[in-house]
Amino acid sequence: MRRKEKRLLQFAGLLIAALLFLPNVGLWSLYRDRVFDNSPDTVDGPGGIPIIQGLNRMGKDAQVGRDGVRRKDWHDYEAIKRDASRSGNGEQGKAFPLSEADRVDQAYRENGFNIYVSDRISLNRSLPDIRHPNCKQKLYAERLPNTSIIIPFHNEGWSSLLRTVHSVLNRSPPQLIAEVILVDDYSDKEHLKVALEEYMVRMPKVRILRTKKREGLIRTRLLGAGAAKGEVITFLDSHCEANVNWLPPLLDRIAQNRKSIVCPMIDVIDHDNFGYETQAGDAMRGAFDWEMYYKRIPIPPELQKEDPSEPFESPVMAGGLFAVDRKWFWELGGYDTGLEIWGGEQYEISFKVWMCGGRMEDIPCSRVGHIYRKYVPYKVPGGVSLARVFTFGWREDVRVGDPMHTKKVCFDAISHNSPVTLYDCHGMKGNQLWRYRKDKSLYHPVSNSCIDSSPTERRVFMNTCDPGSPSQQWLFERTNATVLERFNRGNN
Ligand code: UD2
Ligand code: MN
Repeated sequence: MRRKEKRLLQFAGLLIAALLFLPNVGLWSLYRDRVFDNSPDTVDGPGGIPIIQGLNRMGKDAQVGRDGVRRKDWHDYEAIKRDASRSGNGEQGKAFPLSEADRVDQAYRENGFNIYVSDRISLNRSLPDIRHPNCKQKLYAERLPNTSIIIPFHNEGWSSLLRTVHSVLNRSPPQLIAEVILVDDYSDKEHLKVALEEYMVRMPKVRILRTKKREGLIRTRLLGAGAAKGEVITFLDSHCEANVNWLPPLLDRIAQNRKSIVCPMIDVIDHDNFGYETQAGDAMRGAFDWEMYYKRIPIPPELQKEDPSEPFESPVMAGGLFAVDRKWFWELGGYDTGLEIWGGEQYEISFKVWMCGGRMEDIPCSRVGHIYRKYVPYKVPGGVSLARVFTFGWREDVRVGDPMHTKKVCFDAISHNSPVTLYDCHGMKGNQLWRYRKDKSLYHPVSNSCIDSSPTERRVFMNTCDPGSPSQQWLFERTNATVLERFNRGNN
């Protein structure tokens, strides 16, 4: 009898020990869950984050990384399903079939993109999921910082502005959006006044701030940033569409390193038909040329990631779309408040973050569409945008087109009687060097001749300079007499 009892006791003891120490059941598993970062069970999970197999007690979607961070699938499958079932104008990001009546100049005048088309597409339209397929499997920290979304606008179209707001609210986890701050840069369009305020009553997260005079996009963004309460601030332009699961991948990188500034991939919403597509070449690095024009250049093969859906470092951002830890933004000094109207700010913030111990990344799994305008529709007070604040000298070539001088074709002439052609700007002076003269002619030092025009034949060509000839007279807009004179003196 005593022996039997002893056996029973021994058996019970063994059972308890087994329960305590058996892998995946006992205390052992809890212990390993917390501490065994490099246990042999560790494999690479989505996004290259090592996870521990067989220890998942958080449902099929969540996992613990070796850094102890719990990660989950942030996709909103309900919303994805809802989007997939939508059909109609522009749905699934499809191009709207333009009629001749839609193509009129009037459609573009106020925004630089076709507002007639925009007005006929739902504010909640669906977009194609054009992310790299790996993005569908990625997990992000369960605990992410929330963000204020800051959208500066100046005379933005009604439907393009509202579609921006709707897309953000429709495609972001609500708990991650602290607020959406619309900052009006002294617009004079009626629809942006009371009507906008009334509309936004139904969206309690949206606040509207207004500048007291035209400030330009940089100080307008600063006004929003100063009022923001979120842990992160995310800037968007006023004509964007946030795509599926765009926000968690951005916030996750900031949660890992608060000094990271992160940019979504910027997709193209066609300014004519509103079709949604990637930019040419898709993932590229930000760069700039000697005239400080922003450029996208291919990522060199040695820097390409094995998994193209992983974040990659970016030297300079495009400017408009990025997320940054709010406190870090101010530690960096925000933006220089002396920057006027448009441009230059993307270099300032990019240089500062890299030089102050932070980093900047593009995040392929986060995609946001942006309408690249056909032309700049708004007035720039004083006639000049300070986008060129950084230009290194007087413009010595003559470029066609838009007020921002972003076009890259230049007048080019090869001899004293050749036609004047358009050619890629090479910045090497030579055939593309022109002199603006007081007699209103455009002089070409290489051939010692001037541009002449034949209105009847509709062509421009080189000819012997004749200051008295009306066909050699040109109207120079936005020239600075002092700079011009200094330039001409130096080049005589
Ligand atoms: C690009 C950037 C833009 C900004 C700009 C200047 C992207 C997609 N866009 O030009 O965000 O960085 O380069 O470097 O990266 N706005 C005002 N007040 C103004 C003028 C503009 O509030 O006086 C607003 C405007 O409504 C828009 C934003 O500022 O929301 C950017 O202006 P844009 O769309 O004309 O600039 P964009 O996209 O050509
Ligand atoms: Mn824009």
